[in-house]
Amino acid sequence: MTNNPNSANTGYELQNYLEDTFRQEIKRDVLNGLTSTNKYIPSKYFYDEKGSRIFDEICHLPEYYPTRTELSILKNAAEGIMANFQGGDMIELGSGANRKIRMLLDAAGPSGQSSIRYIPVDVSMTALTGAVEELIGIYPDLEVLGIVADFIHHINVIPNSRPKLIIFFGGTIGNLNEEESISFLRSVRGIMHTGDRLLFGLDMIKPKEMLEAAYNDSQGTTAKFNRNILSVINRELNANFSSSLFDHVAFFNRERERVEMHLKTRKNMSVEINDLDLTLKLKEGDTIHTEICRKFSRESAGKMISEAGLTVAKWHTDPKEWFSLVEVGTLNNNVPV
Ligand code: SAH
Ligand code: AVI
Repeated sequence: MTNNPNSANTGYELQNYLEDTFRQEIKRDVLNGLTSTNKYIPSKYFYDEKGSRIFDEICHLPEYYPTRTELSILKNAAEGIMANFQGGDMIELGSGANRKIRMLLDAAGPSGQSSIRYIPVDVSMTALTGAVEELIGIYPDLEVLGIVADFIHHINVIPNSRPKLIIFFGGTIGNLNEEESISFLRSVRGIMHTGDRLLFGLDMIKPKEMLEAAYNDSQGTTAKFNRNILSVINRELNANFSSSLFDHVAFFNRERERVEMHLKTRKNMSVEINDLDLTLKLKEGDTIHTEICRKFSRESAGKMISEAGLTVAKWHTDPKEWFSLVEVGTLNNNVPV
């Protein structure tokens, strides 16, 4: 882990848990993914500087309803959420542009803000530092500790001595499969004490047309986001994917209640991934699975929450139930995780 030595100059402290391990991890993940029968690349590799910027563009697209809907829920729920939090650490996992957090900070007001330490956690160093710098421009007195880390592997590096409100906006939990999401929630539960809350966003099941439009936008921004993952591999692993030879494919898999994103080859090709000593032979029509975006019902979400040893304290939603923000607490601190 590296710690920024000059927090007095930057106005915030920054810890980086990925600096030493990123290369090893991306090599292992991409080798596993691209040599398996059903090829995949883990979706956390979307988010280099460019990918984070494109994701931000996605959030403003007319077809991409989750951001707008979550913000509308938050507008009504923020005061109530913050009334239950009497100060301590607000930890935001996968914080990205950390715009949504402002609604909670505003609801806390200046006196509440003075008793809060905001801890954004993200794999993307550039997204995290850029967003924090913007945030401290708005809240100059807010104490901020930025953590560059993987929320799957590094939950235990999160400070654990103060009361906590853990926040996971965007429906990012839907980018984890069933098993991963339960094990992730259990690990979050492992750092929660009685009274601590986890607030997280869930995208709900809705008509196929609306889901598919959100991931096949008319401006091609999601396609650009999807293809960018190949540029990340090219740069990080000295590879030569031609991203223009891949089609963006996104569809709702009703049986598995998830949108799937894939990259599909337009012709036969051979790709060199030099840092892995790997030559990848792909045929026209082959696909690489890049993301799952699970969609929930109250029932499937409730099952996931209880299997993780957590209990719903409050369910916030919009009038059409397109999206949900769920406040959960620990069932019983003695339940083994
Ligand atoms: N919370 C924001 C951003 C969602 S995009 C919103 O609601 O708009 C998902 C964010 O999670 C990105 O910023 C990405 O860099 C981060 N992320 C993805 N996988 C991650 C992981 N395993 N560990 C930490 N951050 C991750
Ligand atoms: C970050 N996550 C919740 C987004 C989603 O909708 O699953 C990522 C995304 N992928 C394509 N568009 C948006």
